[in-house]
Amino acid sequence: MKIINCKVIVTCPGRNFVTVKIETDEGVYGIGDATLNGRELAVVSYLEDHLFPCLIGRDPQQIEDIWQYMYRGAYWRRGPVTMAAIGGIDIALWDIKGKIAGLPLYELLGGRSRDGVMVYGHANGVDIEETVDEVAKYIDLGYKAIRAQSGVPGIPSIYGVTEDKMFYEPADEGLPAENVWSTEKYMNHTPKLFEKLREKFGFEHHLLHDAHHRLTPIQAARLGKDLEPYRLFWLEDVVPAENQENFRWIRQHTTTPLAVGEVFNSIHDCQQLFSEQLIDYIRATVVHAGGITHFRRIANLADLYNVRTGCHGPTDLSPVCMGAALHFDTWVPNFGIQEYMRHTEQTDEVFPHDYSFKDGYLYAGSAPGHGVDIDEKLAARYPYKRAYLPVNRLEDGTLYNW
Ligand code: GCO
Ligand code: MG
Repeated sequence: MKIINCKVIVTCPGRNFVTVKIETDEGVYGIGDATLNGRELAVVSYLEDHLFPCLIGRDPQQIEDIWQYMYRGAYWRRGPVTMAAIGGIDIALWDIKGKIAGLPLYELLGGRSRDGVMVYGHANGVDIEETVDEVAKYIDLGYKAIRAQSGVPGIPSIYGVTEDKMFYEPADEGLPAENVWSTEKYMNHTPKLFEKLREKFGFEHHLLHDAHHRLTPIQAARLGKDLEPYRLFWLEDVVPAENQENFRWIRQHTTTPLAVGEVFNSIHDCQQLFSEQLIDYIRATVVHAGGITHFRRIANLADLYNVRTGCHGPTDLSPVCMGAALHFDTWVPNFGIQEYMRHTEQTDEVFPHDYSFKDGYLYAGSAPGHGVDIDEKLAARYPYKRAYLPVNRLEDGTLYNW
């Protein structure tokens, strides 16, 4: 079997998605997601100009060899653009392997470890009252786990709190909007949200929260402590993880479980956090962490240290990523949870898929491969649009993390 054609399809049915399609001389093809939010076209160039030409004529069944060729062969290892491009191809190759075998991807990985994959939804409101109402809606939909984010008095607009409730996180067309941020105001407000949520709903549901890299280590330690009475499932991205020693600090002060890693792209980003047992959940994805082939290594290393997976699943990754992640989650022994921000109807139409939601769980489906396809005709109706998530400035104008 030989690869005879590779292409990339960029479509924007709400958000921009970069999709890899690999075709073989036997008519079987595979689909992969290579979306890198806000830097989509850099990945397109990496794929078209540098990786696709090397794939023509190769046997698509040699996934490991192709992965090593793309990673070692480039000399320039790691990095979000490189790893998203490798990830997109790797996912497509696993899709092909599943289709040849006539087996769903989780069977190739080692079979099912669970029936369904517990997911968390996103509830957000302009204030505590609205957030409480939004959490109630997710509970009514059957969710067992809900991430709660609320607007903060005195901060006019916060990334993570949008007007669109069920199909959260539209990106703004054009250049990034600028928000204003105050960690002090946020720190005073957030424990009150969780106090209200536990008062109203009790302790039956898992609650999660994302600080989106906006705290210093000492602030993170304080927030973790303040949230302890509300027993969060996790507190996410309290500080940027470039300096991983920060986590030693935070860890010594709080028993609130910590999650990090949605911007990680390699096992080397994880090693210290795992081996020193500084985190509880790893948030990387099959797309940004170099595909199933590399993410599997990350999960295996995590397992040695009792770290569980909590794959990133935002609406800026396509249903192809979600499909592949769900097969991975169905297999991986040290599974924790899967993020599930619902895609818009247009996005779901462009990417027909076999997975389904029921009572707080997503089910991967039994179609061969990862079970997600792309309707190319429909995709062509939604051309790329320059769009970004916002940036943040402190109240005095200093550029800050968003
Ligand atoms: C999450 C994330 C996302 C990211 C987005 C960046 O926890 O889902 O924080 O909302 O901000 O994916 O591209
Ligand atoms: Mg996050």
